[in-house]
Amino acid sequence: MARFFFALDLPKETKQALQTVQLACEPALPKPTKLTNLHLTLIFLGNVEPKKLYNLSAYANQLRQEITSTVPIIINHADVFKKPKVVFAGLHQVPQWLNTCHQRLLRKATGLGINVENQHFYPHITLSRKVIELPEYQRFDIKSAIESFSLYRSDSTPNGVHYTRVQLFKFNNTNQM
Ligand code: 2AM
Repeated sequence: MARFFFALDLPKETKQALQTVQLACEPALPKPTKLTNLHLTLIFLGNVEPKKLYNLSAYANQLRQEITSTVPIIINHADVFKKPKVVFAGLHQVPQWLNTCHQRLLRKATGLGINVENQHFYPHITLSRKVIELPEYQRFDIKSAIESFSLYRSDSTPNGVHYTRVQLFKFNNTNQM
């Protein structure tokens, strides 16, 4: 069954820098996220009826025009979620525009009757799943300008999870670094 989510798109250089972090983890990551799959989830929707997805996408298109300043994010540490056994890269601080994107998509999705888990928003980029031995805490400094977010479709395949971009939403006025 296809599942959907919105995520920030990371520039290629950011993904490459994160891949360097993945490779530097000791002990080695058991299931590193493929470079092409690296993203920062804004909201996970699960399975959604096409009409609701269409309405939410129309709203996302409005939202991307209203967010007029996306200050760059600074990804500066790798840490672990112990329960799902995930290693992730986290942000130095969460910019207001990022919280706004999450909250507004959450509010609209809920209003459309989409059953979204209303967990605390903890922006992160998953670097590996199924971690058995937790790697040492790492610090680094990756500054990343964000130009867009996208609606993705997630499919489980025998070769692992596959993400397909359904629609790209380019911010109007991205801050330059
Ligand atoms: P993550 O953000 O911690 O990596 C697509 O599955 C994306 O949505 C992944 O990035 C995933 O986790 C995130 N996500 C959030 N909640 C999820 C859930 N209940 N099931 C699957 N993925 C979820």
